[in-house]
Amino acid sequence: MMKKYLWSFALSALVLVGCGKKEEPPVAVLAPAPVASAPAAVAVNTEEKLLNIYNWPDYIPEGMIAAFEKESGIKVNYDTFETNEALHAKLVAGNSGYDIVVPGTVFAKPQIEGGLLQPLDKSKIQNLANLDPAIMGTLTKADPDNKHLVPWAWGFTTVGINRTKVSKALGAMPMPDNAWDLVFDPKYTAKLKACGIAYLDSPTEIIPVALHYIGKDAYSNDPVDYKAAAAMLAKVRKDVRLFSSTMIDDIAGGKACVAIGWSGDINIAAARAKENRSKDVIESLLPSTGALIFFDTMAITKDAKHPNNAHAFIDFYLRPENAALMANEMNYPTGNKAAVAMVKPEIAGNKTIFVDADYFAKMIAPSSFTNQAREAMANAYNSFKKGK
Ligand code: SPD
Repeated sequence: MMKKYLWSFALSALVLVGCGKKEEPPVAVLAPAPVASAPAAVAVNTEEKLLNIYNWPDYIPEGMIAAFEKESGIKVNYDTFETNEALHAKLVAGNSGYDIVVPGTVFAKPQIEGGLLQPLDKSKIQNLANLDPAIMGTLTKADPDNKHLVPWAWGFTTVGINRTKVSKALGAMPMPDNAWDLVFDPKYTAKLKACGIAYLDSPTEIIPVALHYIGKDAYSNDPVDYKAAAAMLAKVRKDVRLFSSTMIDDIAGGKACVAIGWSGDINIAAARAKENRSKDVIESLLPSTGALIFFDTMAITKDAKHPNNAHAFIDFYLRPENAALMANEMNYPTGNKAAVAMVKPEIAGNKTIFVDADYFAKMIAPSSFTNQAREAMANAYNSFKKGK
């Protein structure tokens, strides 16, 4: 049981470091988690029985929406987006039609500042009590006072490999100590291009990991740093086969043998390959210099037409059994402390899902970018992608 709380200790430390405070003993984190799983008794909801949700692909257990619809009588339209940029553009354009969206905190911060998300009515979310105070603390970097966001899941951006194919492609060359070399060092990419190198297709996914690789702040707002990252990336551009928005299929289906991807998705690809009885072994790696943590969060849009239904769904998702189901099926850690005891041992014990405290200490916490920086980053990324 103690092991399950290790990442919680580490998160506490992350919050304290992020806030520039002195580390204190994580007493609050050790306190037994409150379990509040009963449906909330709420005031009469006169809204039309409809809810529009916009989330990332492969992020919700099968049957969860149907279970909510059956219990609440609310019909859910569930759409997906592939990048934070795509969601952000919809929110900025206005009238998205979505009630609940799931931005990463890197984008949620400017969305809150820009008035694109509304404060939650916490009296309608009894299950907020189940959330991990350490994770809620980390979210204050994007959402001071925790007014707008609750965690959907968290994870990290890292390198995923098909070990069988990578070993074959590298031949006598040993695996590097730092897994980022596999996707950024021409010595390795020249050998791996034959079996396929895939990058996530988004400026704010690739430029930060490239900055980290060249020893700069992954969340630098300085366009001069983006030029340095783009110069490094230019050297491997000819070796990158795919800019992918279907990473799970691309890795599991053999289009790529090495990828910059998200921890849970790489683990889903690994599980899928096993289900398909592939002999190839797919793995999510833990680069020696650290991977980039992300927090994806639920929020209600400013112009949501069904805010009561949105609160009802958030409360439903925050039941421990539902948050645990997400972790068990989607391979991402939950920010729901009451759910941790319900996470299957093989998931809780997988060090590439719930990393141990030592590795966690090496990971890079998310921050945010100014609007101008995002524009400069997009320009650097697009030139790199075009090979110019
Ligand atoms: N399959 C769900 C993946 C969710 C990934 N969100 C990642 C955001 C990282 N910046």
